[in-house]
Amino acid sequence: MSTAPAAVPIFDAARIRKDFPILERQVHGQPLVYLDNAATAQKPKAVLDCIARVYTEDYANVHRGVHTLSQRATELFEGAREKVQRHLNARHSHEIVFTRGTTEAINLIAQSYGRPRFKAGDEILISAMEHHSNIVPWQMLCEQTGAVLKVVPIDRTGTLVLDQFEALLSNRTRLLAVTHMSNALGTINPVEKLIKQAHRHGVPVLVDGAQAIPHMAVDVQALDCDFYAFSGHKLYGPAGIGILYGKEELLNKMPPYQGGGDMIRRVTFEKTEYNALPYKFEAGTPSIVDAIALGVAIDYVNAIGIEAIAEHEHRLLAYATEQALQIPGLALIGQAAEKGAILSFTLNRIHPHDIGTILDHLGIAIRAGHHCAMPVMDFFGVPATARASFGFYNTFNEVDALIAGIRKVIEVFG
Ligand code: 7TS
Repeated sequence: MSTAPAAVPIFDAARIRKDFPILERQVHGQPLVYLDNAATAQKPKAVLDCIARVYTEDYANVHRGVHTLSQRATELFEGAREKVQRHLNARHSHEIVFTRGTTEAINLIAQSYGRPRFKAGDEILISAMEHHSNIVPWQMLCEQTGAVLKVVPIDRTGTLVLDQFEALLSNRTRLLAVTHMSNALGTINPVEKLIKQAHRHGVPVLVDGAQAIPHMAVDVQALDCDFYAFSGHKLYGPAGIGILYGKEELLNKMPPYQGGGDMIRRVTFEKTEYNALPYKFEAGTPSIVDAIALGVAIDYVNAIGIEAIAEHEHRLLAYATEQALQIPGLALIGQAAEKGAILSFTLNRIHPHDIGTILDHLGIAIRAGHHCAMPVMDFFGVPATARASFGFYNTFNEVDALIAGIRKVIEVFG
């Protein structure tokens, strides 16, 4: 007797797209094909409605009022922190610090963790595939302290050279700051392994999760990273809100990053006593509604399921890669074995900005440029690349539109 097959969840991008009002709009008279998700993701109606609803019904400042609205806003804000805690599997909600984004989180670590500790000759280790926001804050810190920046190289596929990583870890290394996934190449780094190796040398690790967080499950306890940073806007939440996760023990030892309201327990002109975690790092009125809406974005993503998302995006990338490789003159930049849903490429003699402009006229949004990763461009000897980056609402038809668009670009410039 045959039995019914077990229910297999089918990824229904068409249904999901209905939740994103912007995906219904047209650009230059063509249906929008949004393939710039690595820069920022679009927002589902649940997030948009949350923003309007909180400002309409529950808005007040947090942590300071006895009145009903302030208590309500505080509950929602702290509830969002707990959602982030659960999403990252952090041990405590006070290990979750709200920031403006990944950039601010990394600067916070540089200035609050690094600046008081690092001395001349100490080494900060990063990789050759970092976004500028995981390079420049360390260079600023090096100027302030005399510490030295060391860079783990990549190979021609865009993969980290692990032997070199091992060789560069020394008794002078004070911190490893590395991206979980490269925004310019798509490479996914073996962060768990890197963290284990760094810890063997007593080196703490900051993971830049800006690109990884929309595409994969992140468990900070399993990774055992010391710090993890990401931005809400790439996770289908609002811009202007981001997260710094830090181990309680380390955050407790760090001085505040900024001074102001909310981060204090008691202020006199002689001395100020700082507030407990996480408030010590949240000076001033936070981006209240954006934090709450980030919680809603996390709920939305989890309702689809991060594994289902990863699988769908992996299939999109495999399909796009296969199609792209058949286009004469197209060179893929970034061909690591472990890759997230980013397709970075160049076309013979055609500038990426021209590719981007022609695609835009076809309604297709990609990014052309150095992607805030100029050292990656230098390494590959190109001024820029064209980059298509996928989110869970993208479809195979959109990949077809991209490929047809690229062929059109070649026709125009051919
Ligand atoms: N780290 C990585 C790996 C990133 O991709 C980005 C943004 C950042 C840090 C900074 O994030 P922010 O939210 O603080 O700006 N990446 C991109 C991009 O690829 N195109 O636009 C922004």
